[in-house]
Amino acid sequence: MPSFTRVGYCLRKLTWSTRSFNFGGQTWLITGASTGIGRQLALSAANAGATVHVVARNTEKLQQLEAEVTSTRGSIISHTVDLSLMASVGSLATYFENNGIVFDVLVNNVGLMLNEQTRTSEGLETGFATNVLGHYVLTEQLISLGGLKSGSTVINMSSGGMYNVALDINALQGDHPYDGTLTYARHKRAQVALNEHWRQTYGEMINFYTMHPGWVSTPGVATAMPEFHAALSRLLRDPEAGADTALWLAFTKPEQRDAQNIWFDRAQRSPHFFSGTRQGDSKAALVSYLQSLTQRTSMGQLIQGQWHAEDLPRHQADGKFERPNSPFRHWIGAPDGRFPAVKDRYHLFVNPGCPWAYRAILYRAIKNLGHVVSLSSTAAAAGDQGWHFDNPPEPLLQTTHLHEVYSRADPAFTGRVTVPVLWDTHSNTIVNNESADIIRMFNEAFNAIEGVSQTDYFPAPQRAEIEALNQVIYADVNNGVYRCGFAQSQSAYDEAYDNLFNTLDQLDERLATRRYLFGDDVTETDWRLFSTLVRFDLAYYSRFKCNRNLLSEFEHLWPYTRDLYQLPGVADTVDVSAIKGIYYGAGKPGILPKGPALDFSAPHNRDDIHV
Ligand SMILES: N[C@@H](CCC(=O)N[C@@H](CS)C(=O)NCC(=O)O)C(=O)O
Repeated sequence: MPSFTRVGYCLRKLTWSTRSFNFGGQTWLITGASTGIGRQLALSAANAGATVHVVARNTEKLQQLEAEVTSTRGSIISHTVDLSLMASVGSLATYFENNGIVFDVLVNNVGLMLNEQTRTSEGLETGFATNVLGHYVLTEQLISLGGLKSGSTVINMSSGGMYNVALDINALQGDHPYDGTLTYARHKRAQVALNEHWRQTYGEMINFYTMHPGWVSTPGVATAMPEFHAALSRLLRDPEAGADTALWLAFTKPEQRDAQNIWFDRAQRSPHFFSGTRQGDSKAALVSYLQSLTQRTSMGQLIQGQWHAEDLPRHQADGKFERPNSPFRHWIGAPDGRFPAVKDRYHLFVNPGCPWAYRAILYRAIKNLGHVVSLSSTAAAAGDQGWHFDNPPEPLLQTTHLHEVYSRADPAFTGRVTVPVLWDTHSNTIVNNESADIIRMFNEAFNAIEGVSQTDYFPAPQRAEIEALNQVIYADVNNGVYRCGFAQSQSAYDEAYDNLFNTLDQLDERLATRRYLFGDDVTETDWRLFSTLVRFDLAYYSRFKCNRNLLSEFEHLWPYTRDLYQLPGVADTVDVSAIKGIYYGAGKPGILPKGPALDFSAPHNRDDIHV
């Protein structure tokens, strides 16, 4: 592509009529302005009369830049900000709002190409956070806070490298192994898609352009691509040539034929050379992915044994909520003898509001394991450091927060801090933190101990059927309510809602002729379903928008829920205020709903249903 080199620039330049720009009275914002094209743009705009706010990490370089402005009409004002951190980007936008600074031109210029995959303290790949998400957040925040004037211009600095790649949302944070150049090209493709989205969304008010500068010699390219830089050095453009189209766009605000076009050397062009790059993900999916990353859905997590308040993203590109797998999966009573099935050795950490932890609480009650496994509960609602204990220290391990239990088990633990946790007091570690496993263990592991109930909720002949129905109920009901509540796109919510109620309708019908899901005997599947049903009207109906109808409006599911509730030991495990507390109590001001009035003890009249 010789036209990307300085040869192309020099030839095209001969035909251009506009040679000087005037930005007198304008206010600009340029990201990544300490070196390369951003630096050149800032100087050119300031020398042409603009007040230019520049943002970068290096204070010293920014101050040097301030001093280099030669015109008295314009100036440069620097802000030292790490644009890879969304918290900092958010504060920057608020700073401008608080100081009444509104912009005529925003140049989303910073482009970080890295040789290694690194993550920010917010858990995002650093290049992606800087190049894509940071610009997304900055632009959206400025728009929503009124920081971009009507008729203003936003220029997204892409790169010719994006011609080689399609939009691939799942690879935006890098693949394994990490390829820095490829990942950077993907970020630049994402900028093009984002620009098209913005043009279509805000095009009436703001002029959005994306451009690429050709092959320019900048410190960034020299460091990240030394071979490319050395091989082409005499052909690379200087930063002035790289900045030219941006200045020209801001000055002339040209019409654009097609929302997807990209500008290069003062002309608009297609963003595709190769047909394959048209096959990528949609820009709507990109936007929904970026949105999902900016909305916290849960609390923080441990990284290398240290608590981080920032949440790790856990949505798919299409806005669907994904529940991560549990990391500790040891088994009590397994043949290796590591965790023998004995009394007074194991302890459960739970939150009685949580439907997963609740399964363990429930099994401890119905299997009569109270004298075998001890238990302590976290406070209902999570705080700044996740789950914590009400009257610390918690007696068993003398901890205040549940994350200390995890780092006690593994000082370098990285991951979410979830309940339930089954703790081994002998080896001081976590046996298992997956409720599905814990209830299977409780079902049989301790049966030889005196006083333990022998009822088998996972009978061998029915295991395959139980597993199959469990899967449906998990996807559509247990986790389905969360999929409704945590969906990050309308379509993800709609799908989750439809699946939830379709499955509940089918279960309701099934329970018309069977007392329990598999007939006359209660199985594991009933208990797993019960854990969600008992929370339905108290929380999911309203909090998670699962509101086609209340559970108490189902003809069979509601009496069935009461039937299970009234079985020995169960009622004591259902803690209504803990359920309300976990779903409503976390945010400020933590007001719990008074209703609804539900009578789980009302007669269920299901004794006569037999198969
Ligand atoms: N797979 C786990 C999921 C447990 C889970 O997600 N628990 C929630 C509370 S209801 C939790 O602790 N969430 C904290 C977090 O995700 O950071 C299980 O079923 O045991």
